[in-house]
Amino acid sequence: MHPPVVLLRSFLGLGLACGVLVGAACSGSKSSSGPTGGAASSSLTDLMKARNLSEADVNAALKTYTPSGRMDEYLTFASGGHGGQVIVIGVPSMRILKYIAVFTPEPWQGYGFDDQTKSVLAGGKRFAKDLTWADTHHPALSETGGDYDGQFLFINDKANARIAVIDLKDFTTKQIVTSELIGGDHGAAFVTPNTDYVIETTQYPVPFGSTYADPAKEFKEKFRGAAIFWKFDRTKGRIDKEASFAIEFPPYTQDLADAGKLVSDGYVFFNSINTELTWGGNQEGNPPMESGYSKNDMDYLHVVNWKKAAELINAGKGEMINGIRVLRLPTSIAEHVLTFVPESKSPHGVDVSPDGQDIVISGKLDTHGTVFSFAKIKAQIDAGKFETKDSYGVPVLSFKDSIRGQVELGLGPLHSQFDDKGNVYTSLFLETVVVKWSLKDLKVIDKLPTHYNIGHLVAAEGDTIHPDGKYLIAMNKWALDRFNKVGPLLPQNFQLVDIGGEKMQLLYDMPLPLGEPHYAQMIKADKLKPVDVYTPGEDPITGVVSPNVVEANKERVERKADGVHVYMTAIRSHFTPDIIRVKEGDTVKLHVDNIEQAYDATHGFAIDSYNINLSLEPGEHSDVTFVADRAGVFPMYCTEFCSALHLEMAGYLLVEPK
Ligand code: K7E
Ligand code: CUA
Repeated sequence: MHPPVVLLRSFLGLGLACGVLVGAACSGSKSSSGPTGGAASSSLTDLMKARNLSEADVNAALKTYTPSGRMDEYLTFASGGHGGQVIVIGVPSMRILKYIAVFTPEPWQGYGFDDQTKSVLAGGKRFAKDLTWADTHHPALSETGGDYDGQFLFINDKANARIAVIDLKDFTTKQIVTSELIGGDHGAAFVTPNTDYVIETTQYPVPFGSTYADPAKEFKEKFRGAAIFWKFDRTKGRIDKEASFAIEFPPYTQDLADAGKLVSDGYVFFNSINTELTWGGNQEGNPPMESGYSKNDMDYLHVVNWKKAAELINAGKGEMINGIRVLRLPTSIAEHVLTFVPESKSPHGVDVSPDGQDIVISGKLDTHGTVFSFAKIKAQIDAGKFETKDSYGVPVLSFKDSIRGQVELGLGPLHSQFDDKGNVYTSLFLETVVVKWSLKDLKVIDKLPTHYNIGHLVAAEGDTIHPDGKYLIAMNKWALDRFNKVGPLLPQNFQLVDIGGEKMQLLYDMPLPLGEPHYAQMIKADKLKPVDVYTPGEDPITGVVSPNVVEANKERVERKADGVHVYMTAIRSHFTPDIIRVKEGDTVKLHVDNIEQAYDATHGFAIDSYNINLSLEPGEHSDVTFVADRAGVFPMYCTEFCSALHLEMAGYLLVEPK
């Protein structure tokens, strides 16, 4: 029997048993206290009465409640929106397990404070400018053969066109890359089925390199969209910028993307929402941007043969622009790399079905979900059967010859996810529901209200060739009356839904008070194999033992040409040395090792007034460089409550005046 069914049965069995026992003791324990709701010995009936819980509430609770010490079956990686982080959430408990610092300095992890993580953040500078925030939208787990492999996670920064690489070995950001070709991205991050490439697509077009051009005169000629294909080197665990490339697009405001899989492997599909070529100017005699964008009935689905594009690039057919090889439009057209298919009004989500045969598109201003057939699209491309061309010369296929059908879903369809039974789950923003429908028969099966204004939704293993069904999270933008009031800025509401049965069942509301998370991916927890501790002396960013590693009894201070080097160790409950003596104006280079190998024995290291704050996980080596430009006495101490003598884990930085 399939494990989910067993699980569901046992849950339902329990639910029924308690249902039968409403009015009698369910747990068998004798109720000795009144229905106070808090007494440990209360019967289930008393508790239900005291807390005003229905049988359905108890059923839902039993499906999410995770007793102390038990683990979750899935982990969800959610974008942290403009918090610039990634949030790790256990499912079904909906317990937050970690915030992973990505684009934003984060004190708990000491991220952005030591030399190592400063260099990661520096990789995300654009035009030499420091950026201390990001608008993270779409996390993408690495895949092998179209299934999540649990090794890496990628996420984009929509605002500043950046991609980050997180290694799931230690849940730490290792690299941030950006090209100075485009000005912001949205169709990112999405991976090809073997993670050969991480895809990043423009949202708002700019002239390449963000150079100046007046849209009133030169929008059509100078402004451009692009898809960047970042080459991922799995053995190094890093993006290889030199081996990456871009494909030029007309300035149609490309939206989301999804890579083909199985039969459609080698292709990637991008939406666009501005075939009108609107650029704003509501005080310059133009209609407001939003109405300009919505004039045409059809926009263009971009169908890209990325394998062909990679071949052409590697054959030298690209042009180097701002440090990246770009396949220009005329080459893409001539070589049939880029083809358009008309798609309905202001599309947002584009999602390839698990078998790779269908492409589900939702137009925000259309009540339908449209199912495009890859086979039909491919047949037209192969036969050179084009209906027309756009004004840039890109061939356009026939809409009706490209679709398998349409299904009336409701108001404001956005994104779609899949289960293991051939069903699709689409978020309807305006109707504020999840609609479940059959991909095969194009029939609506069920609708579940959400609270409120659902954006993305994520199903267990929902973007793979083997979705699990079981759980779905509705990621709702508004929370109005769901939680205690906390002022005018409200958390988002993540609603956990059981999708194991015919009807969807709402299980739990989880407030998420960080940024505006857009998308998430949910992976089977047993696919993840993080390390417990670092190899002694390991630099988490290089992944190898640091040349500055400090071993026990080798602690020392050395004055060198480039500054005062302090080789320090941390172990419960002292730093060695615990006094650092330097002179005003000295450059100080601290090399600190947590020489413990005990799981969870993390130390912190902070120095008063110098903005120094490290997190030293067991085995970790960290470096920090600063100029001792203020003479005086500055306490330093451990910021993690590591031991009974944690408060004693301290010392002084003594900066002798000139
Ligand atoms: Cu719909 Cu950026 Cu994926 Cu937000 S996006 S919801
Ligand atoms: Cu080490 Cu507190």
